[in-house]
Amino acid sequence: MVATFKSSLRERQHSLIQQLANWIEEQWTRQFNLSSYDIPENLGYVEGNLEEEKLIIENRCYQTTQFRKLHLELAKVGDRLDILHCVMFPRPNYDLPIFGVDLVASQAGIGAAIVDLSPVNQDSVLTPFYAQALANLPQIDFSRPRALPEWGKIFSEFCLFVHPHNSQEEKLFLVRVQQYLAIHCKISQATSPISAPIQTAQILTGQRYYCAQQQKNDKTRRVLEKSMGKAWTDRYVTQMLFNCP
Ligand code: BLA
Repeated sequence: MVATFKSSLRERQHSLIQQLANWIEEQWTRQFNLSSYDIPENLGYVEGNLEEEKLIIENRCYQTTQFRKLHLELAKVGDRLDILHCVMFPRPNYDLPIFGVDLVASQAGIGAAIVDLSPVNQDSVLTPFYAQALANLPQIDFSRPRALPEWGKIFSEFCLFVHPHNSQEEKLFLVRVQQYLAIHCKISQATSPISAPIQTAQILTGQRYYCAQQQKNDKTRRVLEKSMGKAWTDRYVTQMLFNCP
C-alpha cells in the first residue's frame, strides 16, 4: 500500500493537471498492489535554473505484477508552463498497450492534451478487447484537434490529441482519460502473462521503438535543456522518461 502523495507543486498547478494527477494516483492505489520502483539517482525531485527560469520536477514511480513502471511526473517551468506526463509501461511478458498522457499548460490555458493506448506487439495493433472497448465509447468532438508530429506514428487510431478550447473541453478531455485508464486497468488485470520467449522479445522490441520515437520529441528536450543543460537532458529522457530494459 502506497499513500497518495501530497505535493506542494501540485497545488500550484493548472487545475486540470491537479485533477488528473489526483485521479490517476487514486486509480493506481485502488486498482493495483503497488511496489516501490528505484528512480535513478537524483532524478526523483529536480530543481534547476540555468537560464533564469526555474524548473521543478516531481516524479512518482511504482511497479506492479503487470507493469514494470507506472510513472507520474509533474513539472513547472517558472510561471510559464505546467506539465503532467504519465506513462504505464507493461512488463514485456504481458501483451498490453502503453498508456500515455501529456498535458502542457501555459497562462493561455492547456495548449496540448494527448492521451493514447499505444500498441507495442508485433503487429502494432490493439487486441480486440481494447479495440472494442475504445470503439464503444461515446463520440466526443473537440473543436481544435491537433496533428501528430512525424515521430507520432507509434500512437493508435484511438489517440486523442487536442488543444482544449475552453473549460468544458478540458472537462471532456479529463473524462476521456478517465475512460481510457478505466478500460486499461480492467483489461490489464484480466490479462495473463505470456510464456513464449519469441512473443516477449517482440513486445520488448515494440517498447524500445516506442521509447526511441518519444525521445525524438524536441519540444520536451528544449524545455529541459534550457534549465538543465544538454547532458542532463539526455540522461533524463533516456533513463527517466523513456527507459527500456
Ligand atoms: C508536446 N511536450 C509537448 C510540448 C511541450 C512538451 C513543451 C509542446 C506543447 C505544444 O505544442 O503546445 C513538454 N512534456 C514536456 C516536458 C515533459 C513532458 C518538458 O512530458 C516532461 C518533463 N509526450 C509525452 C507522452 C506523450 C507525449 C507520454 O511525454 C504521449 C502519450 C506527446 N507531447 C506529446 C506530443 C506533443 C507534445 C505528441 C506534440 C509535439 C509536436 O507537436 O511536435
